[in-house]
Amino acid sequence: MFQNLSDRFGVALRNLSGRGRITEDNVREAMGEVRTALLEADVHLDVVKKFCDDVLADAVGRDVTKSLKPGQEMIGIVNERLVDLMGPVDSHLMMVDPPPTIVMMCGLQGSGKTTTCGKLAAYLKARGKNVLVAAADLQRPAAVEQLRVVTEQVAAEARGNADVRFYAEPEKCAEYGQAVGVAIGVCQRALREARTQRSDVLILDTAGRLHIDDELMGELDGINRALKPHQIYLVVDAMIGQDAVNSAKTFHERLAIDGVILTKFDSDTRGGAALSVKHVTGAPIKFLGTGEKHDAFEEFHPERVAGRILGMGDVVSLVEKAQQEVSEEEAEQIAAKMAEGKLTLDDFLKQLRSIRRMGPMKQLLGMLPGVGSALSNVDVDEQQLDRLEGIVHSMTPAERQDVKLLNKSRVKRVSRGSGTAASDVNKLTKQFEVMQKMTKQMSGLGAMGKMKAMRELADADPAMLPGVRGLPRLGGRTSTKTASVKSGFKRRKRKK
Ligand SMILES: Nc1nc2c(ncn2[C@@H]2O[C@H](COP(=O)(O)OP(=O)(O)OP(=O)(O)O)[C@@H](O)[C@H]2O)c(=O)[nH]1
Ligand SMILES: [Mg+2]
Repeated sequence: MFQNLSDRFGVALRNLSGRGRITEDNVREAMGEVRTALLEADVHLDVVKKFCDDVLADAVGRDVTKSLKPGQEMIGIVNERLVDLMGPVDSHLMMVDPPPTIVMMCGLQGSGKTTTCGKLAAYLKARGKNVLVAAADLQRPAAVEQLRVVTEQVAAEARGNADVRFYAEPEKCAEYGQAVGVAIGVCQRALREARTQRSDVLILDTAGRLHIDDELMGELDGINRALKPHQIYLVVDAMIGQDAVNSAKTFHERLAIDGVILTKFDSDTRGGAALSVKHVTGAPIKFLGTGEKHDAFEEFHPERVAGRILGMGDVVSLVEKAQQEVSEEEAEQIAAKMAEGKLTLDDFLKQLRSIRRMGPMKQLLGMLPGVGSALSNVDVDEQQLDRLEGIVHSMTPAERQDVKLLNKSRVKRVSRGSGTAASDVNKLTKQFEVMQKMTKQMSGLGAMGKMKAMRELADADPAMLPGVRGLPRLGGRTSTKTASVKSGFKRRKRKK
């Protein structure tokens, strides 16, 4: 994502950083490269022009702050301008009283409307809102069925205790295209149902077309007039770039959309849509879709996306993502087990999975500041992680609870089952036993102490962080408390 843009910006701005002061000439030179980079990223021409003019005007008149180098000052200016270009954004979904708050989802065919309805429902469920999702796309019975599956999945799997329900009239698909206003009728009855059920939010999944046509616009307009949705979101495929932005403009002119949801942000989008859509349509990007699953959904924060483009890392996203994945409860249970030295391989597997769910390791590490460019030296061995999972999977539940059960013949069985060598299995169980002891000793320390102890352990024995080598040091000196834990650990080990 943004890789090319990011690289090109890096080169343009780094070149500047070697110079003594910002002059009009060297800013112009750097902006020439930035301009090319933006055009290559499929950013709308008007946006490129305005962006470069603004940066230039801002930079040339400015004295370089004493403590900064010209290149740093420029990165600051470009960052501010990128944020301005995409923001401001308020992703907060205002709830109306009396409920339900009506949200209408619209967009071109295949942009991700149906998937996004599920994601938004999951997002709201996690925030305690009861949701009714209604199928207003009657073009094909399969579309209704797809939404039903998505909704049921969210109801069963997404976080939170609130209700997520589904409303549809599949038999009306047969009438679609023959009579006017069939979809409007379905939406009106869905609204009645939402009131009866006391849903907080009603989400309408509408029909899409390959190209905007009058019939579709008329239908969406009709739903808009009849139900007066509180929020109309346009779902836009980030991969499509400028074309998507142009169609967004038409949708906005007809429906006065409240915001854009950019989907497929996980794919290799060049960035054009993200950078142009606000300027061209006047409607802000509210959310990002970052995958096919219902939890691959984020609030849009312009400063974070600007940070990613400039390669400055994105710690906030990283932390949020991590918090979302490892539920508080799970973390507490594991902490309690650690304190008693009762950590099992099952817990280990759970942790491994939650780390991996956060995304490929490299992508994750790349979000840390300063790590992005150093990543070429980091050797993340996903295969090694696969092997570890394979080994644990080949153990019986009893063995996972107590690795001591693993005698020679059991080790042989596990190694055969996981397609690894017996020495791999032994290595894992040894490492695990060390970890078990260590976590017990560390349980008295605060979070920082734990981190430092981990770091020390990884330094002392690189094999303790299997699958990750050459991780850049994130700084910080060892506290005496941690050092004593470590030496205490060694002492005890020697006594054995
Ligand atoms: N990678 C990725 N795929 C997505 C994302 N959002 C949607 N998709 C995929 O895009 C395809 C189309 O998604 P739908 O939700 O069916 O799109 P739609 O707008 O409802 O399509 P129509 O109802 O046919 O107009 C599906 O294969 C989705 O899994 C996303 O954020 N990332
Ligand atoms: Mg759909």
